[in-house]
Amino acid sequence: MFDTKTFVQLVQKKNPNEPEFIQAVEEVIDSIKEFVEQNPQYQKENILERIVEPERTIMFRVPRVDDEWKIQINKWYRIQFNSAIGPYKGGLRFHPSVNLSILKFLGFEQIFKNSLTGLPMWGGKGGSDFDPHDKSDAEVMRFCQSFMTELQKYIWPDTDVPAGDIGVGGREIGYIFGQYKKIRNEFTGVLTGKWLNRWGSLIRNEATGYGLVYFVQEMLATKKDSLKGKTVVVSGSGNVAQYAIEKCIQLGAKVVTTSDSSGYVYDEAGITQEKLEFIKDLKNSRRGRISEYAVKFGAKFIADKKPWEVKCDIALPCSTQNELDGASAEMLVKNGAIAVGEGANMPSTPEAIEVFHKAKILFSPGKASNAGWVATSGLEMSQNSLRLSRTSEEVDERLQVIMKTIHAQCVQYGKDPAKDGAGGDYVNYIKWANIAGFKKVADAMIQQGLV
Ligand code: NDP
Ligand code: 2IT
Repeated sequence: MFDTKTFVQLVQKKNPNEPEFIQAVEEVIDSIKEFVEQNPQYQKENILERIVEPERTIMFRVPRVDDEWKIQINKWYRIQFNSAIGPYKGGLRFHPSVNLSILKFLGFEQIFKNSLTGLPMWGGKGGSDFDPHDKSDAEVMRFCQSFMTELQKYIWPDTDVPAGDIGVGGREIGYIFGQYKKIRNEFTGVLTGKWLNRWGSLIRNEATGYGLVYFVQEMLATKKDSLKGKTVVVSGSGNVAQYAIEKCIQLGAKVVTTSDSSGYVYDEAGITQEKLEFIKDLKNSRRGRISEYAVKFGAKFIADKKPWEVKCDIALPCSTQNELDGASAEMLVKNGAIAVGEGANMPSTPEAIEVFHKAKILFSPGKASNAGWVATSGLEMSQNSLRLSRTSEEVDERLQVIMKTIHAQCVQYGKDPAKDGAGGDYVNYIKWANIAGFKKVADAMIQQGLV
């Protein structure tokens, strides 16, 4: 009998002071344990102990000269977690909270997410405690050039292909790509999320937000329901949130909130496309605070709070990990929410997930519903290798197929009464996303011997 508690304790002992990583491991292990028991080859090959240990972790310092001509130092990490079915693939995060634990949880999640896309990419993640919020373009550029001067020693289009994440968008990827090209003298697909004039893919910006809403649409369809006329609460105002809001508007839903790290905006009338264009300009170009939205459009701004207290049908957490706790989940359920779709990575705490499962509302884990960017990254990699470009329509169509396929995998496994741990016809998306993702990685690891 496999004992999750003992296993997690072992991981904890080997990785002290890494709470986010342990949280991610516990969630995965807990949901795959029956599957592992039923398939003894995984224990025989010691796959679980192997899969929770990154293949390689690269850490270095990044020196930079700030705008006052002082030398500043940041930490840099790249976790090359698992390469069983393709190059390490995963974003780069710039945020003051970044540490080894956060990047290991993100890298670990990425293994299963990439597996679910069905594309040949495996798990990695990287980033720095560099805070881009108060920095000039020039300072951000110098930082990107400085870390890439070191990171380029460890990445290659067939080895490790980073992209963006919190704090890393088109501007940063541009600077990073420029430095790689300068040092290595090659114009290759070593990064994804590139601008179109630098070999990027159309629909990249939209991919995660749109993909999330496509996934939620699929979940609602299982209940013969749709987004039309639904009230939606979104957290965040960055890349994922912006395009989740856009797709909700296109599908006839009313989005009433958006947020940033200083608080949330409640717009009872609903965010329109015109108001969304204001958010895009505010956040992507002027890099201002979301409270400006409230002033501009006469909406309410609630400082230092999260939007989960607002009554809604659907909640889309699109900011960061552990932003939705048990009490917030209780509030959502009490207010009648019927679905929660994670746009961020691990935004719901274990207590919140328990509340959603107990209430049997539709709940999708980030590794399934936010796979949009990494899916288009996979397409961008193949486009770069083939020197090929695809139209927006083509990429959007493929994105929809991938999100539908991920959903179908969860439902197919989840509804099998012989396997369904949740009972009845309730689909435990988190469990079946983890099993579907795990099986492919574990089988590939066994096939490759001692890797
Ligand atoms: P952005 O940097 O574009 O936006 C992040 C948003 O979240 C901002 O509104 C930011 O507010 C807010 N935020 C960040 N950290 C915190 C915090 N600690 N507390 C409260 N608010 C916070 O990031 P993305 O939109 O790219 O990423 C959002 C989430 O989605 C992350 O979990 C990321 O890992 C995940 N994700 C992103 C993908 C993508 O395509 N971009 C793909 C898959 C997952 P402020 O402006 O004040 O910092
Ligand atoms: O969390 C994620 O999936 C991303 N930030 C995108 C990763 C990628 O390499 O495309």
